[in-house]
Amino acid sequence: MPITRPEFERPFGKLVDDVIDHSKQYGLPQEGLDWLQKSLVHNTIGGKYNRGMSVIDTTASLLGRTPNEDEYTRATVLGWMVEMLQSFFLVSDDIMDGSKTRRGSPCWYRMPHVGMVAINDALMIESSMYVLLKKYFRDHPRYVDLMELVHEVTFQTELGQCIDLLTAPEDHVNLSNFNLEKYLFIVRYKTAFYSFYLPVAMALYNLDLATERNLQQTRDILIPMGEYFQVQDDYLDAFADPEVLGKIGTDIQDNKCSWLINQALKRVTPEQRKILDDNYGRKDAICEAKVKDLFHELKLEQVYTDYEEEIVAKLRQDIAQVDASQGLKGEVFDEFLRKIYKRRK
Ligand code: GPP
Ligand code: MG
Ligand code: MG
Ligand code: MG
Repeated sequence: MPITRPEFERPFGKLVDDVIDHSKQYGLPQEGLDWLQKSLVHNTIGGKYNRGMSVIDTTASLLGRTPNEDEYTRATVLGWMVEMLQSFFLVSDDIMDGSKTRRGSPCWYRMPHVGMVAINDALMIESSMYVLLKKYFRDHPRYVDLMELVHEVTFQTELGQCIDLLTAPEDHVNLSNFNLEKYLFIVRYKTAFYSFYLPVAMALYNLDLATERNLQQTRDILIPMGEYFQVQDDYLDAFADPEVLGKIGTDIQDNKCSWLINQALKRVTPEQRKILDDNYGRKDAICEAKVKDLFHELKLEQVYTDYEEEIVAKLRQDIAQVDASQGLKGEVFDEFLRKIYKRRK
């Protein structure tokens, strides 16, 4: 039985207490303890928890039985570490993207009394992950591997974010800079590694099943699945109801090298191209609406639906061929796909 959201949320308070207790040893003034606690809770709670819960589901699935207490506690810590990594990235990303809302509330940096303190809050959330890793894994045989994994995936995500930002300069729009090759680099690095590969790699290390073959197979399936997930994110940025999505899209105004603009560029007439050149990447709601109208005219909803069916069929084929000889199981990946197929938020 997959873990439920309330079950996953239950131990989080204890993990926050662990971080706060650790900080007390430095004699941190009470206001600092309170602030850190508030930021950890506000920014880490309230998402879908797909990433975090998948560490626990993957652990149970790999074991083929209910995890014992030790396995379960450690999977829970790893799951919350992925959620904290995500919260560190989102708090930062929302500042960089100039976003307004996240999970249905104002972005953290836009909350009263926060502002640019949010940058330091993001960094403290990152450091808190390692406080927990040390507390719960110091004597685990794969402690160093897990630490290196989180460091490496963090760096990969930052490299993806770097190209995401460099292809989206605020001061000059040049749509000729965009292409699908750059797009694929951006989405693999900024999203697929931390959102898809990381949870399964963590579960494999936790159970000491992280053979080169298992890690390679995990990458071969989950990096393409992560690309698909970010294509969905880009599609929803323009086409979803912000009430359902919990965030207001910024990609068109932010001049992002997104999946939609890449698809549009492949299909435009010279007249339509001029509309894009004149309106994409402008901080102006009317320009944004003109781009969206053109996206509709180009029938990008249909292009997206066709893409989704094709990639999902391919992923299912690849999952069916997973080699289970070293303890990996195709069902781990089925569950990921089930959670994101046709997602609306
Ligand atoms: C998603 O980009 C990618 C991230 C949130 C990773 C950010 C990485 C950092 C190193 C800060 P996005 O901007 O499309 O996400 P969203 O649509 O949720 O704002
Ligand atoms: Mg963003
Ligand atoms: Mg971004
Ligand atoms: Mg997005």
